[in-house]
Amino acid sequence: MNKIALITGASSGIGEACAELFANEHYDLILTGRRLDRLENLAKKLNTKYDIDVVVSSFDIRNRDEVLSSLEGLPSKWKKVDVLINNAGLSQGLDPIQNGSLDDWDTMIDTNIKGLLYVSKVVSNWMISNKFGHIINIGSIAGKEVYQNGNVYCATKHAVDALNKAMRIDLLPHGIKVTAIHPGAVETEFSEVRFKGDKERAKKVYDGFEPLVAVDIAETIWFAVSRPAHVNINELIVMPTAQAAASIIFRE
Ligand code: NDP
Ligand code: 8X3
Repeated sequence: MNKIALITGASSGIGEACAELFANEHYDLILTGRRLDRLENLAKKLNTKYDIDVVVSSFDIRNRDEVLSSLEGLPSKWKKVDVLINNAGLSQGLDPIQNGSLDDWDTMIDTNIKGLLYVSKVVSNWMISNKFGHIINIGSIAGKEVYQNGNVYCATKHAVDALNKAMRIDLLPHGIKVTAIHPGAVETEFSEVRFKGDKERAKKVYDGFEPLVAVDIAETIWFAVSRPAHVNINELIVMPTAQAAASIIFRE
């Protein structure tokens, strides 16, 4: 029987790259996100290419009832999750605190912190019953440093950093591994979402240097997941070579 990975935010970027990499490693997959068409296309592609089982569970991670009913409604076979990748997340806006949009703040806090918690509560209980599991939390360099105008996004990723440590302590007696991966700049839809569809502004974020790509992070996650049973990677910070710190990038 194949192992099972549940990936949140699998419709794009890092989550999509994880889906392909774990499929290649013969995992069956639970793919989640809001954009059902993308998830279904990805599921079809991975099922055909890698001969694995894929189930799509589409929900808005901010909606507590949707998260609980979608996950608890999965057939029992799918509750034997070996790896949970808490990846769904986003940044909205880049403004000084005094000008920040309350809606943007709510969106980031509800998605990056509360959504991650809703999924983690359900799946960690499955893992406790199963007596195995590995939770990967996707943090950010923004959870390790604070940069100008990053205020609330940085706060949400600092919360992920704290929750990663807290989960490891609480789940320790159950033998569940907990790992955070903290990326620097990765070229995905992230900046387009941050700048609300302004493609020109988003593109400028990656001008003049070579950013990470989603598969770099998927490979790092796989490294953590593929360690022997007695080894846990607590956290890794993964940066583009041209990025020394959140706001220090060497551009040609
Ligand atoms: P993308 O924008 O490409 O992917 C974000 C994913 O999150 C999408 O699949 C999206 O799915 C999902 N998502 C967002 N909001 C919701 C929601 N309300 N409900 C369900 N799913 C949601 O960005 P990345 O791949 O770059 O981001 C993945 C993670 O990596 C995020 O947590 C981000 O903060 C983190 N990160 C990214 C970095 C970067 O530079 N790109 C650097 C450091 C960390 P859908 O829209 O279909 O719902
Ligand atoms: C995404 C990286 O530097 O834009 O988490 O915050 S950054």
